[in-house]
Amino acid sequence: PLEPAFTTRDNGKTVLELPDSFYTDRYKAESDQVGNRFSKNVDVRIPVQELASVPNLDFAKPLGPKKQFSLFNDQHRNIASELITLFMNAPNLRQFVSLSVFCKDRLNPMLFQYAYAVAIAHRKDTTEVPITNISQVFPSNFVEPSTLKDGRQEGSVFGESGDRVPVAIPRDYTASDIEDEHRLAYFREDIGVNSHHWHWHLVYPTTGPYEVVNKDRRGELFYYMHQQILARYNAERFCNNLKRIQPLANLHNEVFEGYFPKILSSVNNRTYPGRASGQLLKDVDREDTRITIDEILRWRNRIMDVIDQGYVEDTSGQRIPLDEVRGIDILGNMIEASPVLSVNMQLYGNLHNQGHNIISFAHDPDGRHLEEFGVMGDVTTAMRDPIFYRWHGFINTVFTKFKSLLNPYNAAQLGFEGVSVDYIEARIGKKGTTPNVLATYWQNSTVDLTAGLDFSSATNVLASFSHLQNAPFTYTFNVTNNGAKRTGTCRIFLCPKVDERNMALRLEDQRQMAIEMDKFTVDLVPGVNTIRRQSTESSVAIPFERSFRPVGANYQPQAADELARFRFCGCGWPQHLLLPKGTTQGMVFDLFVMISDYSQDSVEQPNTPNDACSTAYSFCGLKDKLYPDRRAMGFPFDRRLPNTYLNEMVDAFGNMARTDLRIQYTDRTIVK
Ligand code: CUO
Repeated sequence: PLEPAFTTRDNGKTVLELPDSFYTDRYKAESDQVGNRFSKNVDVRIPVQELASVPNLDFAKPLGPKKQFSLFNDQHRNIASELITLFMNAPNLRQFVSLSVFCKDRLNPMLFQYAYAVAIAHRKDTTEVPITNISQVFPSNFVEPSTLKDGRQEGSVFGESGDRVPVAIPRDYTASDIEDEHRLAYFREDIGVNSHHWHWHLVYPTTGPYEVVNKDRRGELFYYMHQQILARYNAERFCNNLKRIQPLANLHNEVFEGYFPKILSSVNNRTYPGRASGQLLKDVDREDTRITIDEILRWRNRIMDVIDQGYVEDTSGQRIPLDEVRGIDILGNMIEASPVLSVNMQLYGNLHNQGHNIISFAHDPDGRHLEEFGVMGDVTTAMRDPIFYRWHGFINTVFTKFKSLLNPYNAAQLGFEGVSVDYIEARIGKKGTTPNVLATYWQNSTVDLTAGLDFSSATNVLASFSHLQNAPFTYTFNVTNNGAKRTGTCRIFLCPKVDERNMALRLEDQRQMAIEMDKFTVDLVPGVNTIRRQSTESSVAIPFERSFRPVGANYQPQAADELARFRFCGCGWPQHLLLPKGTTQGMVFDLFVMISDYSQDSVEQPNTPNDACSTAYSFCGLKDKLYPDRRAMGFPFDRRLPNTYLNEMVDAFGNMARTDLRIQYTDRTIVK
């Protein structure tokens, strides 16, 4: 088996022993020296095999080692696709190791890390190999740069002595309070949020071998996962007294929101460029990116037209209907767009990705200043920028148009005859607390940055940062089953009740802002059933420890199952942001619970145990399995509903219930 440290830098415990042929020309003469430097105090030596055939890496040349790598860039995606194919085709594990080691110093580091992680996630023989969290491999993409300087200093001066302390990552460094959008910086710049986004795109690449790209309902999940990010961001905006997201519908208007990220690129140590407030978007005409605003608008119009028509045309002119089962999936793959899965890239274009590009180059559209793209050009950083939510808000309006043309859900789809949800509550702790009052606060946590700091000392470099946190809570539902034993799916959502003007939201608006909190299967015996569920079990989130698991120095998995727990775990909304922040006075939401009829939900799955890390299945699916819910993602809120207000719908259907739920925010920090 591979040591986890293999995926990171040498940590003083494990070392790879390279054949001389692996050293690049620059280091060949010094191979003894280099080998010695990393071979002190080593416990485990892993000999690396010679390569059966040395790959020709010329295809990657256009993406030099110091260029920024973007998954939205066609040229970069083609290069990544070729590299993923190379990694996937390595004949066995030892050769895959050799190939990875050989490629690592010869390729752009971000490109390497992406393709390597995609291969680890998809090869059959690497299921036991953990993927290092991206925030630990490339910390400079995630944390304020002075932290890294302090961290190196702390690591080299204090070594293993007890005087070494975690360096503090400042919480508030990208803007002042003059900028209203800065109120949401804690959400946009959260390490867990950004690493989730990277890992999602890693699990669902747009290019590469067909069997890697083609996953069950992939296009629909692209729509749904990003739609849920927007719903969460909207709720967070209301908590911070900001208006809902304004979709970026007009690309000729000034972009009001500026953003100056102040983080460093991991490949060239320059800061990511900023964007001044009021920037106009321009046609991009650069060596490796050419895109005009007109082209984007043309694709948008074509896509809007086919939604009205009800079918798309593939490259041979065949009509494929956009029906209620497959339509959203076809549109997702076509709009994102995946060259492997889009029905017709020539006709429907590359709408979402090219939007990222046009926004990310607004500061230097023709490259005259030799500036690279801004944070919107990179999936590790895009969610930091307020414009991300406006661009995805626009993309979401296209999907929403499609959904709005489907019939509203009817009673047969929504109801569950004989099942009634009589009581629901969410409560912190077990007893003695007030039901339906939940709490948020700040927490100070530590993350290990060692893996990302090349040539630093062999000791851990820890950084502490504060992030929003919620007190864990328990749901309790009383459900009466007036029939025989049967199964249902419990669906829990949180919905804002009022809009930015404090006006009650109608169901049609509310459903589009509904946040999925959890979804799980329940067995109902005849009579009264009490269902209990912990907030930490949520099907959308992964715990803090998984976002920031220790894989740096001194990480030794205790047992195979512990290793398995950490595997493939980067995808999932961070548990610490499961709840919106709320307000100091307490912000009231609708807690909505529905038990749907499992006979309409169930999916025939391969009869194998779920991957140990497939816990955030609502957002990330199940590894090597079908999406575990036959209903449309977001059901029942993805389509129009028969009632005007949520209360009316809940009254009409016994298998639904709602209650007011108050989220109380306290401005205090707990140190973990
Ligand atoms: Cu995830 Cu636009 O798709 O960033």
